[in-house]
Formats: sequence, C-alpha cells, structure tokens
Amino acid sequence: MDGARRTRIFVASTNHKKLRELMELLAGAPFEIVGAGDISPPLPEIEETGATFDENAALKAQAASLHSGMLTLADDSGLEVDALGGSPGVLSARYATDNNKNASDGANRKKLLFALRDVSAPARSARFRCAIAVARGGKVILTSTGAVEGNIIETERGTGGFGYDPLFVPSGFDRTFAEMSTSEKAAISHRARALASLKPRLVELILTLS
Ligand code: ITT
Repeated sequence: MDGARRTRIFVASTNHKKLRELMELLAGAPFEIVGAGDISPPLPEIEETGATFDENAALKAQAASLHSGMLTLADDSGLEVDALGGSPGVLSARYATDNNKNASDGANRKKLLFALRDVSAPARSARFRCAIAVARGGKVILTSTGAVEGNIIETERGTGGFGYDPLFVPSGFDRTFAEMSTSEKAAISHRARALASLKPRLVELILTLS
C-alpha cells in the first residue's frame, strides 16, 4: 500500500476549473495527483482532431503521457444541444472562435444563447458528456464515459462552476450547475459519473503497478 501511495498520476487538463473538479473527484484515492501547472517543461498544446469525446480524450491522454512520463488521465467533455443537432459537441471549448483556439466561456455562452434565440423552452434539451482516458507510455489502458441530461435556459444564472454551467439546468432540478455548490454538482455531473466507474479500476491498476 505504501508503494501505491507514492504512485503519481498526471491529470492533463490546462483548464484550471476542470482540473480542480477532477482533482476533487479523485481525492482520497491512494495516489499523488500532479496537475498541468506542476510539470516542466509545460504541457504543449495537444491538437484535438477527433470526431468524438472518446477519441479526443484518448489523443490527449496518449500525448500527455508521453510528455510527462507518468500514468496520465485526460478528460474531453462538452455540451450537446438537441435543437442544434448535437452542437457544440466536441467543439464546446472552441464554439465562439473560427481559428480552432479556445474561446472565453462568456463568448461561448453568448453564441449559444444567440443560436437558440428562437427555440422555445421545451425544445432546449441538452446534455453534458465527459470521456476520460488513462494512458501510460502513449497507450490508452482505461476509459470511461458519463453524461447528464438537462435544459438550456434563456438567461445566465449563477457564478459557480465554469463553461456552460450558468445556462444548464440538470433534469429534476430547478437550479443551474452554476447555482449549485461544488458538492451538489459533483453528485450528478457527467465528470463525476465518468469517474465513478473509473476510479475503482484506476486504484486497482495502481495497486498492480506498485
Ligand atoms: P483541456 O483540453 O486542457 O482539458 P478544455 O477546456 O480545452 O481543457 P475540452 O476540450 O474538453 O477542455 O472542452 C471542454 C469544454 O466543454 C469546456 O471548455 C466547457 O466549455 C465545456 N464543458 C465541459 N465540462 C463542463 C462542465 O462541467 N460545465 C460547463 N461546461 C463544461
């Protein structure tokens, strides 16, 4: 068990708020978490050329595990809006730009509200999806996915979370993710669901590696 405790896992996200959620959801497991800010040289930009969240999570985990030399976990996530045919989907972080670079969360939300300006409340169904991949030496060894259904409201509400959280009300609730506490979001989020099934497998893997 002592060996397992010393095992380090690199959580390869350059999105600070996403990274914080991942670290909180992984807390308590018998390994040391290394964030993207803790490695040198810093993690270079990894091109997200996949057509699916699963493909992009794998691309990020593979490249970052080669860069870090550590067991590495990557998350690719985003919002699918039914009235927009599943957009912004894998382009969620880049929705409001046309140069393939990430836009600000505010610009992305503004573009989404504009795209849905003529869509009535019952037709504003959406879901967050999260794909997680764990890789070592450039090879993916564990994967997991999670989703949470909900609706896109017409005006932003709340200041917590990040990304599209002020616009997303999960099904069965009347508050947005941005109006919930960290622990409320962590009980039902797409990221929490993906990690719930991955975390025990990751712990088992680490115990066999150490
Ligand atoms: P890394 O690739 O470095 O992890 P990123 O922000 O570029 O950071 P993604 O490519 O996975 O990550 O894009 C995720 C985007 O989807 C994110 O920027 C948000 O706009 C949105 N998103 C994902 N999870 C979210 C959540 O829990 N709440 C709100 N928006 C979320």
